[in-house]
Amino acid sequence: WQETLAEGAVILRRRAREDAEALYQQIMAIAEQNPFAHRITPGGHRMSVAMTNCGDFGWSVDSRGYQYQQQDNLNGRKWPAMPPLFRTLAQQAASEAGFPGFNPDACLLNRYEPGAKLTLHQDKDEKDLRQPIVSVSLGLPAVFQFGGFERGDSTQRVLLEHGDIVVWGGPSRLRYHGILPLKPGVHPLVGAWRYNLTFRRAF
Ligand code: MD3
Ligand code: FE
Repeated sequence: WQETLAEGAVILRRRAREDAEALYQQIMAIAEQNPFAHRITPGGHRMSVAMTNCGDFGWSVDSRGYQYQQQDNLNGRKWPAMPPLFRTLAQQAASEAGFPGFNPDACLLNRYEPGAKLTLHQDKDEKDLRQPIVSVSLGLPAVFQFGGFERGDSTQRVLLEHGDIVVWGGPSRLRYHGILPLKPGVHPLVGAWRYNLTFRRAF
């Protein structure tokens, strides 16, 4: 159940559904080792999305800016290892979407509560922008905004639902994108939240 949103952007609808329970358990295990936190941007704003990471590198933000690091700057601890299930699923999805050989070294876990949003941005902190990003959505649905190569370009809206995987590569890798404020609700597996995993090759 595969569809191309734009050149290089492929949505695999419900692709992670069968793995959802195991993925959710792994998310909880990671959060026990290194909890989700609302980080503060360089501009001094508290992010409405709470984040943690697993893998060799994690994306984080503090007063100095945005960067990939081997440890969490909130507590100095190394990020938990990337579970084999995470890595395998991301690699398989990338390859199904036409990006064989993807080997993520970073996984950012985003947690949305009702009202949480991500304003339009580009992902360009990774070293090799020819590598795709694989995203996995779990829990409550969210409206994803998919724009162009400049902030002011028009956007299309795509509903991302429980189990959806999207592979963002090729020319889509540098498109602006964001998430509209999450609507309240209760998901039978995940509760009143949305989780999104993004698998990346940081270095
Ligand atoms: C399009 N996360 O973590 S996933 C992010 O749902 C991020 O939490 C959103 O944007 C979320 O940076 C969106 C979909 C996504 C992820 C990375 C992309 C779309 C992308 C990179 C380039 C283009
Ligand atoms: Fe992003």
